[in-house]
Amino acid sequence: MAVYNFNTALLRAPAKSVARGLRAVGGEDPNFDSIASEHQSYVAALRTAGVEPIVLPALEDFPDSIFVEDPALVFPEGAILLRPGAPSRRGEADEIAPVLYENFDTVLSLPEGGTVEGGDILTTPDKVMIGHSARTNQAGAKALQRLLTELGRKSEIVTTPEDVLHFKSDCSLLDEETILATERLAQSGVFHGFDVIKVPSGEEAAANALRINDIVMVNNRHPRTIDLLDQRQYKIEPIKTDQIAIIDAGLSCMSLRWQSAAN
Ligand code: CIR
Repeated sequence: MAVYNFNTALLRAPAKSVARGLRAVGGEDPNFDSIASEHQSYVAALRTAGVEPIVLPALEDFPDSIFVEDPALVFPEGAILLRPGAPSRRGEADEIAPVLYENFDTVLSLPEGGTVEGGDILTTPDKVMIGHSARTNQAGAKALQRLLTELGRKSEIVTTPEDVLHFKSDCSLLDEETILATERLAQSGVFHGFDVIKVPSGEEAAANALRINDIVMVNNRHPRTIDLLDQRQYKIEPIKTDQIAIIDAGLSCMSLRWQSAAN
């Protein structure tokens, strides 16, 4: 099953409040105008990759709502509304629900109790990997497995490395059989059966790349990873993420992507 052929993406414009976005370590706030400019470049790169973007309006009450990957999952066969583990992000699922109902015949919802954030979910051709993390708990992961079964998808619960925000902070799918991952995640053995390309030490943030059609979007601050992927003949699009990185974000988190029959 091809898992990187997309023609549609859902995004949300950054709110001014994005400067107060959650982050693991303190430090200076990101600059709103620079985040807006990084977001615009990202939208342009999606278009170049062959995807039609739907950009939702900014939500001031939700500083992290630019990261639409976390409150929902989308598959050609249906969408799933999640329950973010970060309390300040819980309401983002209700905010994104209407556009999912407009675009998908089937929309399932994670029941009360568990929590799951989309950043912990890696879709591979034959299974959906669910990373147990500080944001995605066991109850949520198990409930999600039941919903994925309803959609006809196999799944597996795996472990996000300690002190790493999301499973996909440390990995991404490059093609049907190849994963880009950090050393610490690759070492855990979760990618048995895949060809794993490890990002060079010091470039861990590059592991959250984004394959869309024939393009691989990669964080532009990581030249050794870019070289490595270049040698493997991937078509690279370097993307600037300096400001969103301040609030612990990378490339996959700013969109939900799917193949729509309507486009
Ligand atoms: C958060 O901590 O929730 C946001 N500041 C960053 C979320 C990044 N999401 C993702 O990688 N899927």
